[in-house]
Amino acid sequence: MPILRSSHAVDLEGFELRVLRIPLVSPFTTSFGTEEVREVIVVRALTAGGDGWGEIVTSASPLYSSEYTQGAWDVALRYLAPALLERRMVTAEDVAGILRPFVGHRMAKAGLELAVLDAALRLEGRPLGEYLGAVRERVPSGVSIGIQRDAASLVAAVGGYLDEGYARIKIKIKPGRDIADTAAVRDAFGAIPLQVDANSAYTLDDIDTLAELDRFDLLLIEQPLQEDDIVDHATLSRRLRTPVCLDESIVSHKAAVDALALSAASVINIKAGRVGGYLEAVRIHDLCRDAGVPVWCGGMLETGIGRAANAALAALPGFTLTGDVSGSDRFYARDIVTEPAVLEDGHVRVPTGPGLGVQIDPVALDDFTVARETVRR
Ligand code: OSB
Ligand code: MG
Repeated sequence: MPILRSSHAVDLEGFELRVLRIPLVSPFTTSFGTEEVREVIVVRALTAGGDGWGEIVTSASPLYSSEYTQGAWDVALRYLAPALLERRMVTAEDVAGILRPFVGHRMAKAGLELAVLDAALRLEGRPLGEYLGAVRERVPSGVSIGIQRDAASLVAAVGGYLDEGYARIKIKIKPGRDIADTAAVRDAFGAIPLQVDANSAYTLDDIDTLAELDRFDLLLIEQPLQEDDIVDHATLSRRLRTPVCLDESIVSHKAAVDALALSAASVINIKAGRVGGYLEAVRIHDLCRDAGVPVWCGGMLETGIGRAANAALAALPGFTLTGDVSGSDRFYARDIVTEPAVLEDGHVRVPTGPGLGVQIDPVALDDFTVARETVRR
């Protein structure tokens, strides 16, 4: 395989990691729990040629995946950052290989890789979108809506986002909050682009309930079964008319190869954090594009750092479905970048400045910081 993307090496001097706690504009409830504050790790690569920024998208608790903030914090400071610093001159394309001996911890690896990549691209004066292969200046914006108190509240929430212009609605479901919630949204708004996300809340024993969703003409059902239920997802896919999309299960390019080989999914949600970085995300995009499998860009309640990077990724040609690339204000009253993503005509712009193309707001960054540690060469 030819190496299609290459960035300049940066002279790594250190990494500053911070835990941030940023209030959400409203609680976000999924089948695995409710969050009112986004706890996230911001990475700053300190290089001889300037800083680069990344984000480790773990949550406070290991509920979406096995990763969580304190685990990522420990592995990044104890193992990952030192391994990169030991190499000193590093390109973004080197990062995954240097970190490969350390098993798992993909979100932590992704945050470090993004910081190195941002530092390199800022130095080169090259936008991330151009580097990744973006072919669009803006991307359609979908919104992920958490489970609400009741179906009426859900209808009100969906109506608000439709009024704002969101191009596609995704609602979270779980057992007992699936058929009636989906029916309420369809009854209220008719043929809007609509999909559901179960975040692994079902088993094959629920196959009849899941089949009932077929009557709603959904764009897809996202991750109905557990992360390692690849064969069961294939079984389910054969039973449903609704396309099955995998999120949690796709932890790497290899996992995507296997899922496609087994026909476990007909759509894939690509999240750079979940797969270990934006470069691995592009590899999965390329795989799916060659296989004719549509993909979309997922989200992890990113700050302005990851949100800028996701917009760039979602602008690649294979991202033919609308992603969870929403305006920053869908989650945050105050972001940590000076120009947070805004919804314009149902779209979000792909930043055009060097690297991520966004600037950090140092005051906001400090205000949300609850822990800070620097490792140096
Ligand atoms: O399953 O897609 C998911 C948020 C946190 C963890 C998992 C998921 C989500 C979302 C929100 O659905 C997507 C977003 O950032 O807009
Ligand atoms: Mg999901």
